[in-house]
Amino acid sequence: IPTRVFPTPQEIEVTNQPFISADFRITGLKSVDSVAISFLKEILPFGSTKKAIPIKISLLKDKQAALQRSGAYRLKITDKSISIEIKDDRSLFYAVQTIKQLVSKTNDGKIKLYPCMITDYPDVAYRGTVEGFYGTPWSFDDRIEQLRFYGKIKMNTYIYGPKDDPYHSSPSWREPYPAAEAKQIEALVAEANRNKVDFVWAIHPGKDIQWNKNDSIAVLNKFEMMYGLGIRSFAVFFDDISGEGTQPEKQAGLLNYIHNEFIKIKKDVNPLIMCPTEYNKSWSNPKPNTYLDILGEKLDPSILVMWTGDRVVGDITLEGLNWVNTRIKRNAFVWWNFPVSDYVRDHLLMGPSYGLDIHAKDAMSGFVSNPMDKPEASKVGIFGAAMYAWNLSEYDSNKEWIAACNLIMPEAPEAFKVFCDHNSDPGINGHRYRRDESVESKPVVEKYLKELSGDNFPQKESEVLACLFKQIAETPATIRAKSTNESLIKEIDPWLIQFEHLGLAGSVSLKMASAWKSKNTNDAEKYYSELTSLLEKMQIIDKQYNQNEWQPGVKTGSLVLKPFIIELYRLVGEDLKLSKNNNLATSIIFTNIDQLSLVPIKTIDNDVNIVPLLEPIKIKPGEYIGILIAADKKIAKAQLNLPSPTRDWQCLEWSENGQTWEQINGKTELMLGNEAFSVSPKAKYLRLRNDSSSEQIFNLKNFRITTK
Ligand code: LOG
Repeated sequence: IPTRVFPTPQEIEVTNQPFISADFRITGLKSVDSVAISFLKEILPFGSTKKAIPIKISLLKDKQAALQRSGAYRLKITDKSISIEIKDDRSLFYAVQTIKQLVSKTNDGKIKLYPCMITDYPDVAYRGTVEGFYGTPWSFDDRIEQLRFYGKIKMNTYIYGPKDDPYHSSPSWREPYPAAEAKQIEALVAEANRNKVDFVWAIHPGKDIQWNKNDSIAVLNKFEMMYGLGIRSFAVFFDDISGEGTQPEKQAGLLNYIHNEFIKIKKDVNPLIMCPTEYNKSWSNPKPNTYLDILGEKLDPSILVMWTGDRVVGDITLEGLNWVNTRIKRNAFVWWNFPVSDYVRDHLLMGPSYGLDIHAKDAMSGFVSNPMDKPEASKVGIFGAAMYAWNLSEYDSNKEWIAACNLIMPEAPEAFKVFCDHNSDPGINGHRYRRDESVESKPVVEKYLKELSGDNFPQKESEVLACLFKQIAETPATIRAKSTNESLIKEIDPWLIQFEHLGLAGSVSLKMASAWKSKNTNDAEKYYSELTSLLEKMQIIDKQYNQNEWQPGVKTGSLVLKPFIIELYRLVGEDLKLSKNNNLATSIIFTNIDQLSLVPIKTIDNDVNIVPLLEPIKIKPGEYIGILIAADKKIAKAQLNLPSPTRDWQCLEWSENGQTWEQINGKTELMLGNEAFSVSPKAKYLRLRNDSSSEQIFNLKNFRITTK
């Protein structure tokens, strides 16, 4: 195939004998989408000479079910004519995207085309993204660009649901958008329509909804206002809430009410989408006739139900989908939490979109990716998701990752690949979600370290790694010089800065290790101190850039390359007795709540805190959450903010040894605001325990200790 058509078509035959023409004209159906036609006119020169190649547009006559899907098309190109058979406007738009990919230009500006025969349709009906993350929502311009991108990669769905838009969620979901924002939404809907993307507007009312007529009407009114702005697709999200709002019967009641009183009546509106409260297997009550079964039973069969998989963030498997589909009595609409980074804000997730079952096409009704707050950088992950959802059995995550890098940074694809390759893993996190990183370098690093501890210096590996670190150090400058995508560079800027230092530190660490191994102590010491300053510089960058209140800082190469450099630093430093009095003792989380066991602790100087979590946490009787401070520290003060519907379960206590516990005051109301309070100077542990006999729920906003 001379040029790649993406997403991979279901059936494609291309000859390798191109023809050349300078003139095309349209025949056939007259009432087709004018946007697609004007796109076509941008690609092909239109004239009316006798030699003009006719482009005939007609309706698909096939009875085959797959070709009845929105977006299905058949494209036949010969040197005499082009035929486009379509199901709907979206089909024509997609056929035009395909033609665009097939066209190349001759030196004298004529069109070169390869005769071909393509029969194409999507495996999954709804494909796209859900802007569903916590943190700063995308900007207007970002969204416009995203919608155009989705058109190019044949995605048809954009679900609008940024957690931090107050008009999407509490407190203002009942209110209309202010005029300026309303206007922007209108413009976004228009852009979505041009790109054949359904703009789905989602509401997130569950934090404070009252199950009464007033609030049912409030939702309906809001939808009516959004309809007025051009919205024709709607969703209701009940994720990450607690209390009243979580009742399945009430949720189903509201959704059916919206379905009957709004969706059905409007006629030109798409089926309603909902995100359940138990939106992944690990958070679902496994007992029969509970939450998911009740939704399955009660919800109108046309309502689509979202699902993130076996966990909040994880792989999508056929087995996992079958599990939920049986319960919700319909095919789940997958909400894939990748490449979202709102739970690991100091990392970028730039790696391949893998962990997607290629046999699951008949088990899902939709597939959307939840991206990072960085729209341009997210395109790498989104591209993979689009390729997957169009044609599952042909999906190859690695191949599409390379294609994504080429498409997103055509001016410097190699440099961009290097950057993405070493900025993939989210690091340790509460969701226990990890990604491959530095895949090809990992075995080299391992072999190097193994041989370094033996008699022979690993010369070959040393050279390979020296090359790699040199390349890494140069990558940021290449990207900055060549890429014209300013928004992308701005998004990843802190990581580019850190990446350059990673490369420099890596180069020096190899020189250090090599001098040390050949007993050239002078040089080894010189490089050791050079490396010390580079590592300090990296620490400063980590404290200077991307300072948010969740996971501040800038981490790069954190799975393979950074640990490798640190290992060499430690090895040589210890052997030459150069290591500064490195205090490795750290504070750790002290908890028996399964969901929290891997949640990291952040220590900055004397400030020790549990990294906050976005979603509510369930705490069973006897379970606790706390901190055990580093051996050489003392607790000076503590500060907690763990909002919960009730307080009477909370027992705040400290301990010196983790065995015997002293209760603090017995009155937790005083402690659980944002005010700091003092703790016995003997305390090493501080924890909050569920002292009641039933499961409770709270939010981990702030659990912080100041040490001395
Ligand atoms: C939220 C989502 C968030 C994501 C990743 C769903 C359905 N809801 O834990 O807003 O971006 O996880 O942190 C979620 O995934 N809660």
